[in-house]
Amino acid sequence: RMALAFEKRAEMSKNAIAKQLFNIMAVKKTNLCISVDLTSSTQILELLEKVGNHVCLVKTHVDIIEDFSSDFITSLKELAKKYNFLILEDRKYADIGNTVALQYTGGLYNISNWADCVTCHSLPGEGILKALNIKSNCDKGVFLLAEMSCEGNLITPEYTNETVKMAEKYPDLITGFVCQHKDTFKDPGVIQLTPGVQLQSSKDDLGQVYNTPEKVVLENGGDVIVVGRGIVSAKNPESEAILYKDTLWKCYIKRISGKV
Ligand code: UP6
Repeated sequence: RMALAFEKRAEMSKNAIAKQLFNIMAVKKTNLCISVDLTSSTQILELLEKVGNHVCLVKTHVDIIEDFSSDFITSLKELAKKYNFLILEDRKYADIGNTVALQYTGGLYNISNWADCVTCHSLPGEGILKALNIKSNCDKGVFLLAEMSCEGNLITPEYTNETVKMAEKYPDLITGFVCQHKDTFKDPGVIQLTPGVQLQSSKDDLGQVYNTPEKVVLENGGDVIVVGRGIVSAKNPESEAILYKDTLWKCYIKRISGKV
């Protein structure tokens, strides 16, 4: 998996969103995912106008937006088309299947209507994947949390292994894993989404732990790398996004060239 190019891995993906994401990365030459953790929809849209060209994936936390509206979703989808990125709603579902089905397909946010993919915890067991595995007009995917970036989290190696095993039963649904290590899973058609990356600092005040782009891509096997405050809180988010994009892409090229 580590040494294979994204184009090749796209051919091995069983999930349609994973295929699309691998291909977008190859075409745009970026494996940067921006986490737009802002509370105003105007701020989010303005930021995406600046960085949309430099990312393959935009990760939202829709429930932190104070002025959420269907117009916001319309604009977000337009930007996704204009700049060719996919949308990941980082909802981290963690309930029984029935509740998750309602959360995914209804409520104020109606996430299944607009998100290409979502995140979910494996904690409740397979029912959660059954709930997210609904038939839809368009392609959908799930990133399953196998590990977390924050210190003191309660995930054990056994939990991680069982999570990967659970995902193997739903190859059409699983886009990838949110995880931190290259050995967490083997399938080259599946994407490793790794958060906890920043150039400026090594942690925050609430338990987040940051690694460098070099460490996550070259040592830890990250494919798509999530950067939030590293870009969002920068003085110039656009130039910072370009810096992260270029640094991460260089690491990926080094990785597939086998010089690691
Ligand atoms: N995130 C993590 N760690 C995980 C899973 N998800 O940080 O294990 C998410 C957070 C946040 C983003 O919910 O939206 O990734 C990281 O943001 P940051 O770069 O500003 O720390």
